[in-house]
Amino acid sequence: MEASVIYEILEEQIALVTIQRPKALNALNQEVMLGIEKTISDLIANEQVRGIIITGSGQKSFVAGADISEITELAYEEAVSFSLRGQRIFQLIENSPKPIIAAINGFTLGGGCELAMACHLRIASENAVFGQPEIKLGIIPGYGGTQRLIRLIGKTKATEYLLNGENINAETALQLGLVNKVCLQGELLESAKEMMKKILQFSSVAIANTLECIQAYDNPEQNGFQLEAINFAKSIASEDGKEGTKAFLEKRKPVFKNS
Ligand code: CO8
Repeated sequence: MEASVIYEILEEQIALVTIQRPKALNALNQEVMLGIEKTISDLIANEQVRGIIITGSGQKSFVAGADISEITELAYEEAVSFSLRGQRIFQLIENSPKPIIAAINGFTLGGGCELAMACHLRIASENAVFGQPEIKLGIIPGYGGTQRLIRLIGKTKATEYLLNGENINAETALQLGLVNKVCLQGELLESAKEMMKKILQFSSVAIANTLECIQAYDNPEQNGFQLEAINFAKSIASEDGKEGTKAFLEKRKPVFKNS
């Protein structure tokens, strides 16, 4: 049986992760969730990889949500642990020191929207449809959606969409700040790679230090300003920090070694 989460390494140390469960519009069953966890953990540890793009198989869907057939009969305790385990998997994505871009190609609903929001950046094709429709099912998001939607689009609009369950088209998602860019469906992967390559021209040390500070903004247990001072010191002490600043002073292009 073919794995429901696969990856390949593309040019310039970019990994492309594809969720492929097309019969259910790539809905997140437990097999897919474990596949995401293993794949992302492996790619974070893989020294050949510097950036990760996540997409859904087919033209119709990124991920159409958690698999509804798996959650309908959950008992209370099971539901808590299902939700917490999913949240941990998405935190793994959010806390990755390597940049992760969601390349969004169609329905991105419920758990799919939660997955996309856990990625650092989001690029959507024109046909992308976002939303947290859980309220229509008599439930609520369980993989971080109530928190991350507010963080990305603000409490006013997030409250509206969490309570009315309405779909958000790609253009509105761009206006709301839910996605970074909208492109033609046929250009989605190229656009995501281009976005990633722009980032990867810089030092992996500086990228990881920046991502860690960005994550601290939403974490009440961390003082983001304190962490910024520490990570600034780490980056200025790094080989790449020395190289980048010296190159500027010597009026030449820096050669980063990602160390
Ligand atoms: N779960 C399971 N199966 C799904 C899902 C899903 N989320 N979405 C689609 N499918 C299946 C359909 O059942 C259908 O299967 P079959 O062919 O066997 O009947 C197949 O995919 C194709 O779907 P449709 O025929 O419905 O395709 P349409 O083009 O008519 O419609 C839609 C596409 C609009 C995307 C429609 O499929 C839909 O509304 N899907 C459900 C969207 C949704 O409500 N998502 C939220 C799910 S709940 C959730 O994500 C909670 C997250 C937190 C979980 C926490 C766990 C504790």
